[in-house]
Amino acid sequence: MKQNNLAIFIFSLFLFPLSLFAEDGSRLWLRYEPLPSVQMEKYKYLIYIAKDEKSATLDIAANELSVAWEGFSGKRLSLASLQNGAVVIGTSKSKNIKALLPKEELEALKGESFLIRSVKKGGNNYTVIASAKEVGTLYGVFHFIRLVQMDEGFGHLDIKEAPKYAIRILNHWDNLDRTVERGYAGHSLWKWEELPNTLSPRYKEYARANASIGINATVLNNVNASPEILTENYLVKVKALADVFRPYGIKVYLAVNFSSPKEIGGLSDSDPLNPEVAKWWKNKVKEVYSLIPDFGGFLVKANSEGLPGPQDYGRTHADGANILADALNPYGGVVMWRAFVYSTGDEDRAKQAYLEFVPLDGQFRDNVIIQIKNGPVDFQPREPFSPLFGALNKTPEMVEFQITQEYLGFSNHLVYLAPLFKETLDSDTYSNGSGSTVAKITDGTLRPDKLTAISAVANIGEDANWCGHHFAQANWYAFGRLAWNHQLSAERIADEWIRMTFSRNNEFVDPVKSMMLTSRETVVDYMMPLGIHHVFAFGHHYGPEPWCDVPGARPDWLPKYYHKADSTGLGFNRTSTGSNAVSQYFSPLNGIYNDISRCPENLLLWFHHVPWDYKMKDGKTMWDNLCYKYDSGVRQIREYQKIWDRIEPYIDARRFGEVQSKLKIQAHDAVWWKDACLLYFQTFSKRPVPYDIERPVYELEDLKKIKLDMNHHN
Ligand code: GCW
Repeated sequence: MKQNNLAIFIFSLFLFPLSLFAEDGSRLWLRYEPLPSVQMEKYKYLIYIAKDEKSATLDIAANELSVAWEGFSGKRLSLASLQNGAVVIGTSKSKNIKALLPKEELEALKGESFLIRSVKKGGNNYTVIASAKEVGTLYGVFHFIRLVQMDEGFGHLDIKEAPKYAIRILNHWDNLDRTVERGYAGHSLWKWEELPNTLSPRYKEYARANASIGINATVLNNVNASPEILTENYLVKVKALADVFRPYGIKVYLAVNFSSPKEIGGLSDSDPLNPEVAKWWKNKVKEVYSLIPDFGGFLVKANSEGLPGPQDYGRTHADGANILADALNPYGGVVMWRAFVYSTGDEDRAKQAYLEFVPLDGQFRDNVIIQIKNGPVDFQPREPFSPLFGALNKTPEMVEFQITQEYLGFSNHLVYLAPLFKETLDSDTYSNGSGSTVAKITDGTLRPDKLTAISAVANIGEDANWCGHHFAQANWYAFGRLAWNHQLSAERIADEWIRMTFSRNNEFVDPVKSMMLTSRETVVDYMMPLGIHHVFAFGHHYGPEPWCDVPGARPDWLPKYYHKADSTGLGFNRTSTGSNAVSQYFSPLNGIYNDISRCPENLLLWFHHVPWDYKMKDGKTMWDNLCYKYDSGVRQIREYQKIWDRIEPYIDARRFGEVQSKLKIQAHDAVWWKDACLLYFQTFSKRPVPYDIERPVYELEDLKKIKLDMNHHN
């Protein structure tokens, strides 16, 4: 072996395991791979970081910039005083910043909003990143790093960004035993047994990733909350996490069990009107704030799916929320009270949250916000928006999305959720006339002077790649970006994410982006097209079971409750001749949904029981449409497999292989869904599956025997 060959050989021995390690997905969108030197040439005016304030958050910002630069160019940026070539970071109090930006502009900067500007002064070039708050500057730095990777605007930057929502919060459904309800990425990140003394390095990484997309709050524990979380034993652990998250601008919230006063406080009940109970909450909250002075507040699931709540004592949700709100109020804490309630009564489940909460409008304290799932049932692949949005005038409302894919193939299916999130946010409720979108109701545009927040159930766990599927990271990313600015397009967000997470090569970016952008509609097609919903396997919700019957189960946990297939047709009649759920929507939507000829076809079977031979807009029958939709879902997945195989040259072998394997599962599952639903519904429709689509490959009876071993309740 020649000497230099030997050197290369030895060198590659070091490199090989390194690159394998590096591409396990753990670096998320924060990989900071080398940028082409022609591009880096543009940044020759960027040599130093100037920072003249003492602050843990600004230290993080400076370090992030320097680490990013090292990745992009091989050179770290050094800290220096104000001089030519400096990125100047700081708050509006910084002397450096004051020297470079007009006073009025600095005074106008509010909260977490930031400004990024290329400034030329005295022949010197500066890049200024400033905010009123340190965390705003950190967001500005992350934004700048993103712009560099998108190759946008350097040298003439003039950007002002402000978040649309004040609270941008993740909800972890993490239990204290480290299982995660509806989690598909391993155990909980929070290692309760070793807290507070041992701090996993991942806590910081988690905070950093959230800060990079503007997420500023987190609920650590499951809404099916154990009262234990409020014991002193756990609160010191929570404090340890809060201390790690604080410099990244992340506030900690807890989900609390409404029976805590009784369960851990030794009181005889948890009646919100019992003065002892009020006192208990006041003292508990005081204890929490003595440990965590910037504690965010409580999230509460009450009188829902068997959890305790104020109704156990004949009180209302407002009574329940207010008792907590009063305890939190002196410290600026917030109550997020969930509207996800439905009882076993006769009323259509889709109507119940509205019926429960509309009469209470005006009765909640100012620091209560009602947290509403995007749709009226439960995180289905497609639902109309919940009619509760816009129906409360005096009470702030926030959306709860689900990033974890409980009803979307767990971490096996590639589904990019930004189009789903945007579909809800852009939906016009007509509550205050046309243009009253869910976004405008919740972001303060149409409800000024009210709390604003947006939440999503996290998909994060202990897995090396955080989310179970490499592409599920995009949904965490997309939630953060939309919480910051819901006007961003799903395409823009996908573009950023792909370039930072995988490759900037357009041969990769374009096909992968098109796959992501269509993936949500694809999953709707092979699972539940035309407004069908909840035809999932009982309990775990993975895979189809439209036939499912569990003796003694709640009717509204069974698919038949929702699809109502019979010899005449398919779908839930929610019109004025049925459950009249349409009446909960404002005009003209109520009329549109009520009228089969005007109801959007993608929600047809949500609102109507439709005859099998009903003629759809394309002239084909409803039954044929259903068949073509399922078939199209399957064909799309096949396309994704081809797209993915073609991009192999552009990315690392490990992530390529892992995604390829998951697509195989998805392709298999899509066929399973198609056959299960079509063969089952065919027993009612008695019509042939159109002859130009792929024939079923399974026997219905065999599919009915599939029982997956996944332990979950409903
Ligand atoms: O439908 C359900 C989920 C439950 C979840 C509940 C909720 C946390 O299947 O797992 O419980 O929604 O949102 O409260």
